[in-house]
Amino acid sequence: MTDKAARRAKFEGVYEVIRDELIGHFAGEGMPEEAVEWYRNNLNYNVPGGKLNRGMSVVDTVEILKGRALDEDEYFKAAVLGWCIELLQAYFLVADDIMDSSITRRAQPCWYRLPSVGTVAINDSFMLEAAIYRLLKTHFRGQAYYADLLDLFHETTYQTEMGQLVDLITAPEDKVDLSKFSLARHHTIVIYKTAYYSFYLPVACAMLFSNIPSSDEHIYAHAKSILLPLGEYFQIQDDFLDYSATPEVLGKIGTDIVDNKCSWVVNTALLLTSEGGGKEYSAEEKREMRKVLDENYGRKEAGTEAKVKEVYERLGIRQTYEAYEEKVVHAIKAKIAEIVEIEGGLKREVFESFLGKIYRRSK
Ligand code: DMA
Ligand code: MG
Ligand code: MG
Ligand code: MG
Repeated sequence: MTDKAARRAKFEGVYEVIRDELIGHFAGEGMPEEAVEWYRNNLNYNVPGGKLNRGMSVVDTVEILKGRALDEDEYFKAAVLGWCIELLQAYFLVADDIMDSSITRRAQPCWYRLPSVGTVAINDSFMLEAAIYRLLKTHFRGQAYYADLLDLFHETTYQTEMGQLVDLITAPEDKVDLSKFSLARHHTIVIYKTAYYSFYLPVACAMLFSNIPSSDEHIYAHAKSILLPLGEYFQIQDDFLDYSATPEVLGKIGTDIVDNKCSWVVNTALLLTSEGGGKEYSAEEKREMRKVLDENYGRKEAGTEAKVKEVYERLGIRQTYEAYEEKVVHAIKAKIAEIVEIEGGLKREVFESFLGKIYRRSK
C-alpha cells in the first residue's frame, strides 16, 4: 500500500467508529429497526465515497502545525473533526443534487434519485447536518474551544447557504438572461458556496484544535486571505470539469449548461465573444457565437447543450483555462511565500499541501 492509500485507509477506519456511534445513539432513542436501517443507509451512501480532501486536510494541517506525528488520541479527535466536515459536505451535496436536478454523484445515482428515497432525501440531508453536532458534543464538549467550534460550523454553514442562494437565483429555470452573468457575480457565488466550507473550515478547525486561540484574529484572517482564493480556484476547476471531463472520470454528469448556471466557463465565453475580448475573431463571428449561446444556454431541448459546447471548443476555452490555472497558481504561491513563520503561528506548508492536492486535478 502506498503511503497515500494507507493514510486514507486509516482515516476511513475512523468513519466506522463514528458511524456506529451515531447509529448507536439513534437506536438508543428507541427508534424502530427500519428507521435505524434507513439512517445507516443514508450515512453509508452519502458520507464516505468522496475524495476526502476536506476531511483529511484537518489531520494533515494539525500535523503540520504541531510539527510532529499525532498520538492515537490526537489522531482520532482530529479525524472526528475531519469527518464532521465530510458530513457537512454530504449534507450540502444531497440537497445540491436535488436543487441542481443532478443524475449521478461519486459514480452512483444521486440519493434522491433512488425510487425508495425520493423527497425523504430532504430530511436525510438535515440528519447528516445534525450528526455533526452530535459528534462535536460527544468528543469536544469539554474543550475550551468548544463554543468556537460550534460557532465556526454555524457560521460556515450560513456562508455556504448564502452562496447556494445566489447560485440558484442567478440560474432561473424559466428565464435565461446571460446579461445577468458576470465574473463579479461568479466570484461572490463561489467564495460563499465553496471556498469557506472547503478550504477555510478545515484549516480553522485544525487551528482551534491546535489551541491557536480565536482571539488571535489576525492569524485566522491571514489564513483566510490565502484559503479563499484557493477555494475560488477549486470551484473554477469544478466549473471547468463540469463541461470538459467525462462522467467516468468525474463520477458525476455535468449539469451546468442545462441548469443555466453562472459558471466560470460561460462567463469566460461571454467575455471572449464581447467587443473587447477574443481578438482573433471578427465582430461578425463574435455576434454569431453569442447568438448561439443566447439561444441554447439553459435549455432542456435535445441538442442545445452540444451547441453550447461547440462554441466553447471554438473559443478555445480549454487553453484559456490552462492559462488561468498557471496565473492563479503563481499568484497563490506568491501569497504563501509572504508568510513569516513564527512560533504558534501559520506555516507555509499548510497551504502548499492544499495547493498540491488540487493543482491540475482531473476529477
Ligand atoms: C457546489 O456547487 C457547492 C455546494 C455547496 C455543494 P456545484 O453544484 O457546482 O457542485 P457539484 O458540481 O458537485 O454539483
Ligand atoms: Mg451541483
Ligand atoms: Mg449547485
Ligand atoms: Mg459543479
